Amino acid sequence: MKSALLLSLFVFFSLPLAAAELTVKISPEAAAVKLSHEDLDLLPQQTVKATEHGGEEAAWTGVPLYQVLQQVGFQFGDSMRGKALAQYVLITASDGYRAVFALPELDPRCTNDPVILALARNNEPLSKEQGPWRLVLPAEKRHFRWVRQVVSVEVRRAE
Ligand SMILES: Nc1nc2c(c(=O)[nH]1)N[C@H]1C(S)=C(S)[C@@H](COP(=O)(O)O)O[C@H]1N2
Ligand SMILES: [Mo]
Repeated sequence: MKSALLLSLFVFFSLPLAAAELTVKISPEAAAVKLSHEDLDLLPQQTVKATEHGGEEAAWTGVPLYQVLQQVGFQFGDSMRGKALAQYVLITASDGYRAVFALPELDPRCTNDPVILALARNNEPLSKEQGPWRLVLPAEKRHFRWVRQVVSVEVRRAE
């Protein structure tokens, strides 16, 4: 009895520590792949300066979004046209907020404007409200695609 209580207390207090995972899907047919903190930490990182919604400039460190997709097997290809170009990337946050990107917006062969899945702000992990992962778009004039608390990245096809 006592041990059952201890066990349930342990489970209850461990829950908030449950490791966050990022779900990545590279096509409607592909199986969802879960990336952990450790997986993302191992990918190539980039630090960018960008001014957040409140007007403060900060250094954001994270993985370019195209690297996340490539890690799971997505191939951007040398030139994109036809059906491949009608794919889009749907970003979903834990509160249900969603934003869409066209593939060329993420591809460094097409644009110099990075789209970063940020893991840290000024060398500190992101706050609970923002993180663990948030999109940062230094070149975008508005902040509506700076999605906080990203939980999934999914490549879909326009009909
Ligand atoms: N998950 C999530 N991300 C979001 C939003 C949201 O409602 N939910 N709002 C967006 C909008 S419209 C803006 S202007 C910025 C605001 O960023 P801030 O909360 O860091 O100020 O977050 C963006 N990211
Ligand atoms: Mo906004």
